[in-house]
Amino acid sequence: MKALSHSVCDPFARPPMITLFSEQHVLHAPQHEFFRGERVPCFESPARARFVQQQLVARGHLLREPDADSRPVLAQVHTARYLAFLEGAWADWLALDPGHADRQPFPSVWPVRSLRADVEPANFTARLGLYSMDNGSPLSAGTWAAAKVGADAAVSATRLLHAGERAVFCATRPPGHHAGADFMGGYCFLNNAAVAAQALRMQGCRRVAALDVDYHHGNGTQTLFYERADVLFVSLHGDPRTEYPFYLGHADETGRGAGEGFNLNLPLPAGSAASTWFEALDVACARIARHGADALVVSLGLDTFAGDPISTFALQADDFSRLGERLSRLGMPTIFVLEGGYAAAELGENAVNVIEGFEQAG
Ligand code: OKP
Ligand code: ZN
Repeated sequence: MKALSHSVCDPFARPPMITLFSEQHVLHAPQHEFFRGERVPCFESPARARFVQQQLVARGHLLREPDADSRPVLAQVHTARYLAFLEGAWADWLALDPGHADRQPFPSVWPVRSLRADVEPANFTARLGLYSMDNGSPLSAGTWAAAKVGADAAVSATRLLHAGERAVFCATRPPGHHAGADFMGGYCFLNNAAVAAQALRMQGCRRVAALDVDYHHGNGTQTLFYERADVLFVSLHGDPRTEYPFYLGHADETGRGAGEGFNLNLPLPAGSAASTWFEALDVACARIARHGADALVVSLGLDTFAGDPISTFALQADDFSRLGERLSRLGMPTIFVLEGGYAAAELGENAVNVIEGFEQAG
């Protein structure tokens, strides 16, 4: 590993890619989640942000605070009632009982088929079920602050692209790609990749491509753009027949209405080798090149790593450099948004390998 990503002696060297990072990302700090009938420490931890931050600083990258307010874009990605619930959820939880400060709320009832989702219940736990796809997205006191600054980073990144940056990395947590218009899920609350794509559209980009390389299918991002031709969604992920999120991400999901043909899922069997993954990446890149987009948003999940504790792909640290190089060859203004990756101690190296692979290729 090099101390600096660019030579300080080369007057023509491009400065390192700007990374957006906030101290608020560690404020989302739930204690546990459920795993096979037991409470276990959360895989999606504040330490993940620290490992990425440390590695960026160690390798000479510039970190900046997000400086945009994402609210106007959030209002076009998520519903008003979901945003209101999420922002007030912790206060509502404490209002039930001040002793809840060190306890996590979990949903216990969901409005599945035949039940009504149009009437918002008054009961807190019932509202939590209404706005959740699973019981795996625990809330804490700082959840809104951490998620909101992630969406702010996504919008800030779009402004930096318009100011001439080739690429920007949003080193954000919690992740976002499972969050839909009106629900949280899979550790995700606000869909940062969708916010970036929508902000680019609002700023005048005619076509945007969203590529999701997280191990898990980005069901939220897919659904948000499923009936639209302006935002192409392409994802490579573990086959949902066996992998989370189970109920979306199949190859026959190709878009609907005006969006028909603008959704491409490339599910791969659990346990797939890195060579299989890179073949699928080439298919994804070919589809993106054909879209002719003005900008690319990458949902950068690093849980495809061989050492990931909840995933089954086999990428190694140097494969992440290769991923960055491959994406750089698309030649597009690019926003990277951090999603999953639960081998926390290796997350920083793997993320920065993508960033430096991208920089060095182009
Ligand atoms: C979020 B992202 C372990 C259950 C796993 C779902 C995985 C969410 C992954 N207790 N929960 O796509 O990396
Ligand atoms: Zn994931």
